[in-house]
Amino acid sequence: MSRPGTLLTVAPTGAEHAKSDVPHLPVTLPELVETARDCEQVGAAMVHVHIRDDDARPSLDLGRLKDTVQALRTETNLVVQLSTGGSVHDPEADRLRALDALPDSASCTMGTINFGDEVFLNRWEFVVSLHLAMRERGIVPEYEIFDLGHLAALRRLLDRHGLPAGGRVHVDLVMGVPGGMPGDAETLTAALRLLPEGATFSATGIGRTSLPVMFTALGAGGHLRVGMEDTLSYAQGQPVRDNAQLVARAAGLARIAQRPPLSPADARALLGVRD
Ligand code: KMH
Ligand code: ZN
Repeated sequence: MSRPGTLLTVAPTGAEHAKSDVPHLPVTLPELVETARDCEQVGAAMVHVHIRDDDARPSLDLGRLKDTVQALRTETNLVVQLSTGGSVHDPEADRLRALDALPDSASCTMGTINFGDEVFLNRWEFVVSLHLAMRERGIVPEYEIFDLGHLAALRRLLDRHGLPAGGRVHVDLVMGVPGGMPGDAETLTAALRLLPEGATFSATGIGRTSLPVMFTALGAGGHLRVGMEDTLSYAQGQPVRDNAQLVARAAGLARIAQRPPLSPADARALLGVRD
């Protein structure tokens, strides 16, 4: 039996790190496009995008989001996924409006969690609005799972409101956030038992949980998300050089696991994203 390849997603920026603390964090559109191109070269098939304003602060400005989607489509072949999570300070209306930039895919977080010292608020009604608005626009969701209960919420969402655009269900297990589920093999295995039937999954481990989560996900047939949104350390005492360094390592591990990186075209087929 042939083993399916590995979808590699890069999350290059996020909303949490300050440019002043991490000068090589890609925050401008040219920096983002350059990073995306480099990451595609070494095996990424999807990019999970957060943008920043002129002062490098997190932004959900619709004009900028549209320019970003267009630039990434012109300059790369990657599946373009916009964050609707934004930063913990973003209002729901701005997060929902991000969908008007019409990306291929968008994140949809399945519940509220403590997020370090903050709260990442995702009310049930808001989650339903995101799910329905994405389906209306033909945007394929990636359901972000920060805690095991979020998988129960996902099953409830699909039972009550049906399948998303594209007809597939893909989740991303975001593990190791302080306040969310731990990033370890036992928790990842427990999460798999709660996945909706037929769903595919990616996993990412925040900070030092990056490697244990990557090894466990690969062994369990899952896909991988890596990037500077999630970890700034390549190894103990060794800061990340750039996003492509993290993608290249993940691609190497995927090849060792005999599940080489999927091309963007194969990723579209896996996720149900239209060409
Ligand atoms: N920045 C976090 C509060 C997402 O992109 O959808 C939320 C987040 C999840 O990063
Ligand atoms: Zn994100």
